[in-house]
Amino acid sequence: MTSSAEFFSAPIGATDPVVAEALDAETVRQAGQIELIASENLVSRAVLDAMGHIIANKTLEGYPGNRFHGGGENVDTIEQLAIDRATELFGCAYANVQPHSGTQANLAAFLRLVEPGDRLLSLDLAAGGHLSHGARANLSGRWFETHNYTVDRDTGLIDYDAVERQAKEVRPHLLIAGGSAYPREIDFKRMADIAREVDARFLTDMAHIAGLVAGGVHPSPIPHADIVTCTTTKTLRGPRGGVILARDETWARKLQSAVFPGAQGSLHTQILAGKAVCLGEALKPEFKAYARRIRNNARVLARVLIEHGIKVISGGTDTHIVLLDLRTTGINGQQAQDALARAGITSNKNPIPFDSPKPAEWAGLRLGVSAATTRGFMEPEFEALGAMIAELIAAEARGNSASAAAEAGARVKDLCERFAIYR
Ligand code: DSN
Repeated sequence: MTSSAEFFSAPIGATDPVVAEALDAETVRQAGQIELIASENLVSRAVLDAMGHIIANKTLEGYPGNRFHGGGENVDTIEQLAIDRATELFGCAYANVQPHSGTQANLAAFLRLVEPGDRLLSLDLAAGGHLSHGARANLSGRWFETHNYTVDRDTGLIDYDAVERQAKEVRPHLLIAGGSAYPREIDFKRMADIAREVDARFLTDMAHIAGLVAGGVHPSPIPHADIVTCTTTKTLRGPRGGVILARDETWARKLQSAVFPGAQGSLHTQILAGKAVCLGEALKPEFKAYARRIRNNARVLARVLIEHGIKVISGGTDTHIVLLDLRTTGINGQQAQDALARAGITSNKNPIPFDSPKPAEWAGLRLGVSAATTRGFMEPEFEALGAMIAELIAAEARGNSASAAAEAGARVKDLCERFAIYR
């Protein structure tokens, strides 16, 4: 039997080699591939330290200074820091840093903004929306009557006049902006005006672009939306978790009870610590420079791909996302994802506007530059990456992907060695 000293000190490699082996393999995988999944990033050692801390042992419900369990003083300090940092970072009066994910943040917001059976008007999934904005497969799709707006077929951009016309027809109780794959700036003021015109409430889910908003390279929804939700995971470069923000205190009391006990139980205390650290990092001037690099790198990647004959939805990007339209290439999203993976580039198939509902038929590939930008990639690396991706897609279509994968794979290996992570 393990002694208590061993229990508290033995490393995972000694006690659970099977899990340890998978963890080690993941370290190798992350170090040796280029991550282009738009919802991913690489967190700092400080965020990792917070997430791996024994504070994870602490059970707590409630809010700082008003808990249901004893011994919460240190978590109180951390949660209050995270709240203060979030409100300073985003220039708002209210922040709830407890949601376990962006989807849970949205569910808590729904609990206060709408009643079962109410009408939602949100961005269509294929146009870049999100499952938790009323998709049939999600709870929100069962509880509410969902209507979707989409983008213009030719430009790939949200047509705000069309959204306004649809809002007047549908009379939604809640208008939602934001999603997972819309690569362009959203006009939050125009969306708020539309919501006001039809007496709807207005929620913005800025999960993907929170870091760009924090870094000042994307307009903020805070002055315009009743409630803003986001994750700390993506461009914000923090732990996996959600946040709810509001410009003023109108919804504060109701949102507190919507998160706990409305939608969640006890805290993920270690994630709360990671959130406090990442929000502190985002307040530093370096983060503004990081956000600018993300936007510039994404523009470079989009430009190079277009120069190599690949169609990019909306003709470019204002964010970290570059969404490829593969319909003219002869391969679909899954084939492109697989072709890139063979060379050590990780991405995901994605629907493009008006695409098939079947994932196997999706004609899009979503690329995001946040993680590689964290790694240190600048314009020359994204120029090279864009050319490699175009060649891998072309080679897959020609049926000679093996030699292209070998050639690109060697260049990926070289880039990964030059821009090493977690040394
Ligand atoms: N919504 C999923 C994505 O964008 O990949 C997870 O965050």
